[in-house]
Amino acid sequence: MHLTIVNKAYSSWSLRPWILMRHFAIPFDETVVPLRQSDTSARLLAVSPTGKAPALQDGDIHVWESLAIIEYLAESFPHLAIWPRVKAARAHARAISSEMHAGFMAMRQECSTNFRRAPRPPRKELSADARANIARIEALIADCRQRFGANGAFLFGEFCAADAMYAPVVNRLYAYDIRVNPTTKAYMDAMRALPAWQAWHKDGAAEPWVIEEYEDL
Ligand SMILES: N[C@@H](CCC(=O)N[C@@H](CS)C(=O)NCC(=O)O)C(=O)O
Repeated sequence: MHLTIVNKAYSSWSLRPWILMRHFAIPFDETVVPLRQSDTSARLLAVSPTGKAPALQDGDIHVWESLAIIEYLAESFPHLAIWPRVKAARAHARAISSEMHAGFMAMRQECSTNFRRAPRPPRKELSADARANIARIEALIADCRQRFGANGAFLFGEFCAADAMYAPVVNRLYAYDIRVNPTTKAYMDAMRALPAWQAWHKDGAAEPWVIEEYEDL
């Protein structure tokens, strides 16, 4: 399999399938297409009709959109618990993953993913919408941990697709020094301790490309 992604320092969407594949030791090659270069669009359009990353290629099969890629992986590797094994937990995991895929716009804009940023508060005070996004995220983390998380440190116990969908939020909360409750903090610590997370972070921090717009938040 071949995964095309954009900058590890900045791309939340790229991180989601990447961390899942790396965590579950699914073999793949990767290409990082740097954002905002003269050939970025052409290179992304060559692998995805939307011109956006991530995009997965598996032989003749091309899959784009992070959630579709995750579903493709779950179907391709049924022996891996990419989604929780229990139906009720799986339904919940899919619901919060869709919620992430479709929502939290204010937080995304105001706390843009940045794996190079040393923790510091956002330059501008967060909007009420962004604060509401964060409150909803903390509530759903606490709810999942309490209802489904007994067998591990992640949303449904063991790390699964829903955690991959929420991995970028951990970077945002950490990098923008957002005050969080102890349950969220413990979840962030578990995520940040994952070898797959650390590998992504190391690569992102070492990238040469700087996008001022993302650094200036
Ligand atoms: N809904 C898409 C979002 C993908 C997306 O927005 N990717 C951004 C990077 S994070 C991108 O490739 N942008 C290309 C560009 O700005 O040229 C998904 O879930 O994969």
